Amino acid sequence: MPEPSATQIGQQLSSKSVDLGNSQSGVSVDSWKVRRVSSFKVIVVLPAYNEQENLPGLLDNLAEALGDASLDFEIVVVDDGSSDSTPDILGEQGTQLPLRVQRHERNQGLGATIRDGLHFANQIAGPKDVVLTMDADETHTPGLILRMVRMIKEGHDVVIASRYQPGARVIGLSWHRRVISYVASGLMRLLFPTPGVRDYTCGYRAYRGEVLSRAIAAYGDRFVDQEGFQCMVDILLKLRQMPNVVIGEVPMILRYDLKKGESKMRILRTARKTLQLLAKRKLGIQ
Ligand SMILES: Nc1nc2c(ncn2[C@@H]2O[C@H](COP(=O)(O)OP(=O)(O)O)[C@@H](O)[C@H]2O)c(=O)[nH]1
Ligand SMILES: [Mg+2]
Repeated sequence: MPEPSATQIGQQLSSKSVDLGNSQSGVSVDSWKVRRVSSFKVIVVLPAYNEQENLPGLLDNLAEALGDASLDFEIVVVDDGSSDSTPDILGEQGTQLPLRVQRHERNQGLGATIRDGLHFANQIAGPKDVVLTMDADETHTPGLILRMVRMIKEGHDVVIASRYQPGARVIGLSWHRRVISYVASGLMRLLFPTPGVRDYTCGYRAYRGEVLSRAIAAYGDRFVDQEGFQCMVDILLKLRQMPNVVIGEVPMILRYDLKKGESKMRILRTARKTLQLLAKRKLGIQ
């Protein structure tokens, strides 16, 4: 007989009625307002452009991490006009996972992809749900989601997986990319100091459903209006202007050594666009 999965075990355990010593009163926990599954859903948004090598492993690891924790989840993949077998992989996996796929007919860049992913997630998310974004390249480990969700439930509205908190590690990233990221972090902390934030650019983040919805209502289509990789810092600059948005970070182990294929970030272009954006925002230009 095949062994039950961790999810099945979790469901069996949580469906048992627990006797809390009230049997004399004839009240079983079953008749109380006890939830057997989580009271919220985790919606994971994955921007994907030609990620045929990384997607199968990432989707397996995501399902394992979220299933082990008995979390209710959905995965939203925005396929940004991939020309490899990303669409086929998503078609196959869609029969086995709670997966929703949005497809751009042609490649539009990370900004448009994150925008469409977040807007779609916002449509299906309730206020208590947690919406996450992460790279589809296996460098962001799904195990960290549990801690990020925990932090949202502890009172944060946005949680960033950070390379700059004690305990963080960066494995396999070239030294020049590390230097650029480090300088970028220092510059942003100087120009836009934000309590709790050191990593402004990382794509691995969690948002409270209620706050995402509030941000989209406040900014509309402008919430994500940067085309390229600079969209991540821009989203944060917008969130930090909203009242009562608590942002926190959790240390991340960035496993760049697990990435298959080349980075799709064009470093010089991203650096130039990011500097232009920071200058504009500092001058108060929207
Ligand atoms: N939609 C879209 N996503 C992209 C594009 N380029 C990269 N991505 C995705 O954005 C994420 C970050 O890209 P990645 O190559 O991992 O950049 P790096 O981690 O900074 O080296 C990955 O999930 C990519 O699939 C693009 O042109 N369009
Ligand atoms: Mg990446």
